Amino acid sequence: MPNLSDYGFIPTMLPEGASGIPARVTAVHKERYDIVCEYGHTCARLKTSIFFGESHEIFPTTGDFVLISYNSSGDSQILKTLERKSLFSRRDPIPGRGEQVVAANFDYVFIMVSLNFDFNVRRIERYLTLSWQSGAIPVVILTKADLVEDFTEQVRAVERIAPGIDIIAVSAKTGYGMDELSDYLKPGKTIAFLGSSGVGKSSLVNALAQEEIMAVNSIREDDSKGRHTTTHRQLIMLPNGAMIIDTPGMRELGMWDVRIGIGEAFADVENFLGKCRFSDCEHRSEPGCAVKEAIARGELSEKRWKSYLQLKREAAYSENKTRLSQKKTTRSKSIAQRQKKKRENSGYVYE
Ligand SMILES: Nc1nc2c(ncn2[C@@H]2O[C@H](COP(=O)(O)OP(=O)(O)O)[C@@H](O)[C@H]2O)c(=O)[nH]1
Ligand SMILES: [Mg+2]
Repeated sequence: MPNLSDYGFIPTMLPEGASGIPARVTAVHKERYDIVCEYGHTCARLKTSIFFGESHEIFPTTGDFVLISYNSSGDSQILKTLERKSLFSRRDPIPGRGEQVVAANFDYVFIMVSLNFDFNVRRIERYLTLSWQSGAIPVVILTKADLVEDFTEQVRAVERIAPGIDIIAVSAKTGYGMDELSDYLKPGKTIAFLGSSGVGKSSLVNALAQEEIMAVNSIREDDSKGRHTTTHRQLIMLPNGAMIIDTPGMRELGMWDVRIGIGEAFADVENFLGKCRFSDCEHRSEPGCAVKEAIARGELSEKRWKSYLQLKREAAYSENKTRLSQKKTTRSKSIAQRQKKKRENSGYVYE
């Protein structure tokens, strides 16, 4: 029988006076959840009176620790989602529903970019912002190292935008560099894989597990386009006890709210802020601008400054959009309430 502490559970996660036994969600299907608890791997559903009642209980996602009422002869019932230490969220594809959490409780994020076609520093900056925002520690994994002869330039380019962050080049095909992942792939630790389709996430999982756990994208022979192997997000335990959650790429994840992550991902840039001669400096052409001076001295790259500004603009945009949609929901709610009142006042029974 499994021990939930092997899955990263710590007893202090339990809220005081909580009832139910702890479990971890390993996959989310339409209405059912795959979970693991002290009795083994089983299926569970949400307890309707709790999740669809007045209490606004948080819906669980892959990686979540939950409390369940165990049923040995059928689906167990999920009673509560425990507090998360990290999460990836995106705007819910269903308008008006706000945020949707897609993975939770991971210790590290492997930002995966392939060394052959996918390599793009600006994309890595975005992934880093998302990762810092998640609450976990990012590591940059450069994949398909066997396809390029020399990648010192790429490593240097990442070092410039990710100071202090581990950068590891690997090949799932030859096994190159995989030993270096062992600092992170520790028993009980959970790693979220972040990267576009085709960078080799599934291949790395398979190479680490030394078996075909995940379907690898095949290339269609006729038009050489990558085929999307769509599977649900799964938490997989490797033979050594480390766990992996395969998360969707950034396009699917979106930049939901980058306000929190930008400061960490661009600490080197923000270092120059607040040091200009004028406190309201807009860093355009004002004299004594610390940012422009840093760029002139070569201490800050113009490109990095531009991508910082771009992400700031996007953050402001997403903030506005969120506010707008919140306003809209409150407005449509109050319209609905008014209509309900009208109906009640008219004495006519609609229901
Ligand atoms: N040469 C080489 N090809 C790889 C490597 N890793 C993955 N691939 C190939 O890249 C394609 C996409 O891999 P996949 O693991 O499905 O990517 P995912 O979409 O990120 O899960 C497949 O054709 C793999 O065979 C690698 O390290 N070296
Ligand atoms: Mg895959």
